[in-house]
Amino acid sequence: MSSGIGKSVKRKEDKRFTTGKGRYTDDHRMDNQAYAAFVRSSHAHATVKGIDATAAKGMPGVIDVLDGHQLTGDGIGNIICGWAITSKDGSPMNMGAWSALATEKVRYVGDAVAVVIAETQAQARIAAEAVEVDYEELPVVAHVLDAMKDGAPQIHDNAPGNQIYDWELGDEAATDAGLADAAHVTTLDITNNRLSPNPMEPRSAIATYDDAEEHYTLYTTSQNPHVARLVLSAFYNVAPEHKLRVIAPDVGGGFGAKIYIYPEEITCLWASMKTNRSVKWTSDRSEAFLTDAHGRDHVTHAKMGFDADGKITGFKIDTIANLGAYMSLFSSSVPTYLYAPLMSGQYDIQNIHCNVRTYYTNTVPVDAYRGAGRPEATYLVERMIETAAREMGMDPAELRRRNFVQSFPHQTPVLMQYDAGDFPKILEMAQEAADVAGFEARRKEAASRGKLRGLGYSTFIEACGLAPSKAAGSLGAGVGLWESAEVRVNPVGSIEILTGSHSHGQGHETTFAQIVAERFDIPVENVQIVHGDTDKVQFGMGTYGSRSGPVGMSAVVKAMDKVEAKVRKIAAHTLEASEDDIEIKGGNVSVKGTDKSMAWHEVGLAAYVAHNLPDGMEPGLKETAFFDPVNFSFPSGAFICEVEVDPDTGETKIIKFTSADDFGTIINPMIVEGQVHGGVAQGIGQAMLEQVVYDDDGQLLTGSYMDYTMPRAADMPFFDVQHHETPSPNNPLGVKGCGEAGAIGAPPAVINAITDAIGTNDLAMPATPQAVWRALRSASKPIAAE
Ligand code: MCN
Repeated sequence: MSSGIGKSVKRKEDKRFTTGKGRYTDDHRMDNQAYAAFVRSSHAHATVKGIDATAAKGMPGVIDVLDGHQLTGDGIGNIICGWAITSKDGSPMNMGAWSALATEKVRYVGDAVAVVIAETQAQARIAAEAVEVDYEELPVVAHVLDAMKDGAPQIHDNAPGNQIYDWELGDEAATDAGLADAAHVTTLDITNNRLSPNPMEPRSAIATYDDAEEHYTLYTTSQNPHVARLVLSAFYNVAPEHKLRVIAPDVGGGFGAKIYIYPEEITCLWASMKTNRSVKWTSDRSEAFLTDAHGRDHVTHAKMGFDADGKITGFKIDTIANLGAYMSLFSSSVPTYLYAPLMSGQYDIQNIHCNVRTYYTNTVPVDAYRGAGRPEATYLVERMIETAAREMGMDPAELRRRNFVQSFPHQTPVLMQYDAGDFPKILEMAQEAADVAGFEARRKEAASRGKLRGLGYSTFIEACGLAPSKAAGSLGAGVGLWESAEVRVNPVGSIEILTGSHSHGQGHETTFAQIVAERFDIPVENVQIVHGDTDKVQFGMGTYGSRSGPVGMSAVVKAMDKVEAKVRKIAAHTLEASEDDIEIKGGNVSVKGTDKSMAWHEVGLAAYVAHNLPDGMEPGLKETAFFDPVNFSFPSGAFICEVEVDPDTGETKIIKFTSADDFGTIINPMIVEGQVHGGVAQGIGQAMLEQVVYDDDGQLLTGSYMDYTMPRAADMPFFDVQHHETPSPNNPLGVKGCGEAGAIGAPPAVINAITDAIGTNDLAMPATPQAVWRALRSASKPIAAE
């Protein structure tokens, strides 16, 4: 089969994307459409004493100006965080109230206080400038280490000292004992820089209220339209579930930032009912920088102990995380359950303790960004082990090898049970491809040109396929994260797959078609994927946490099992044979070893025409299935980065980036490679270029691409990507997700390489030329063994 599992089938969806025919939310235009512009706070922290919209209401084209008192007056609920975290003293997390339009107080620059609805976008934006808001400024706290200080400005009344929770995982006493017994202890203070997700398509929403049917339709840039409908109806009281259709059409990237329900969707839906107009809002890039949820932003102090043979005896972590001004949908889970359970890395560590304290600051909310918690954990683990190797005068690869988990399943002391892998093999593959053996010669040659060469490793593991319902439920998640699918064989044999997964760049229209083509041996062209519309697909949990492969496709497999069983029955009945003798191959359904055969489409037709079905069989050929994984799946990999630094300028070039990874069974190698490239590019961006900066007044200093550096093609090296497949036993295809691995594994490989080159660990991300130049000159922490 030329288009089944394991084949680099070209992406079916790219014809429309590369010819400008993709239809994104903003490309849609409704009858009777008006535009929304938000009135946003220019203060990071202030009391709202009054809003005067008199002038704005009289401006050309203005239909209405609506504020937070009207919104809450109509019973629209506060935005919530759906994952409850309990502090170590047993107290619940301190969730501050977040109204889609602020009423009493604003808490970050960009917090919306009112919305203008007008005939055109320009009229709405001009009138928004004319809305007068009387603010009384309050003291601001923009940085997490300041937010936790005594006497810091108080952001939410119910969060004393701005603390949201103080949570822990692991055994502290055992870890302390492990560290006390250690022959060597490595200590590191590490910052994980704050990032802005920057999907290519900015967020957008169009809400339409049909007053005859009392029905709402929302087009939105969502990674999970069903979750959006659930939250909008069940928690925010915007519209009853059966009266709300959510459509996420073509979506141009998400990277986590389009998981949540933002104030704008809630407001547009409510405003469409208030004005009886379709209300469209599309973010511009400045609004995106101000209001899209950010990622990362941790400060960590950690210790890792080793015995005389280099075996890890204990790992103790103390992390302080910034969650911004409010808690968004999953924000509480990112620095806790998506972070601490990954602290064992690829290593057999018996004693781990992780303490996480989170705080509010006057900055935009922080939530999931590609990898969500797992890049932060991996950065810490992989910086620790590399630093330890250098301190102990050991080869960093050898230190890793001595600690690798060797057999599976492997239970870590921090909840996770790893499914399958071969860490030594993957490291060896990466070392060969990166020609590690020749590195010292290359280092000498670079030195002869006055350049500093460095080599850094990252051997990472991540948990993907969010999330087994039982595990998610027991850890405080409000929902179990299964997935559903429907397989419809049409009367002429073509197949439609209705899935709750959502593709916003990952190529699902191709890869999902490939698994169907493989099963029924029909061309991928005869398979259509339907997703992103709550009226078409019954239910789904959407796409994040690299779950469409391990969870979404598994639901399709289960539904195909049911379809196949019925196909066999129909064929056996028609061809007068036993079901066990039926084979589906080459576009036919045949009796093995005979010339008795039906074309695939004849089976479809038989199912619907229905005059010759087995007794008691219902007509039709479509089946639904739900798949709830028994466990996560655990992709892993070894990245090796080689850099060259100019000591005079700090300019750093990545000479080579090598990846050997294990994504279990690979459905489409080309798409997987593209996912690795994209993820590694974002990881390199975090390591060398990107950083959100707020000043002490809570003003965003990196509000445009003049100040926030995105990685560009010219910044990227050629990637060498190798695969080794150890199928996951936790799903029927053996797939492990690949969508986040690059962003998770790359930052430590890059920083380990640069610190190796410059001989000091005194370097934080992003390693800009200026930061590297300063590190070279301070050289306060030499890390080579004397
Ligand atoms: N795949 C495969 N073989 C495997 C694993 C995956 O062929 N062993 C294919 C899948 O069928 C799918 C793609 O690779 O077509 C990614 O699959 P998976 O790893 O399951 O991830 P998801 O589809 O669930 O996508 C989510 C993941 C995440 S969490 C982020 S963030 C991210 C990412 O995907 N955001 C992206 N990749 C992105 N790519 C683009 N272009 N845009 C984004 O916003």
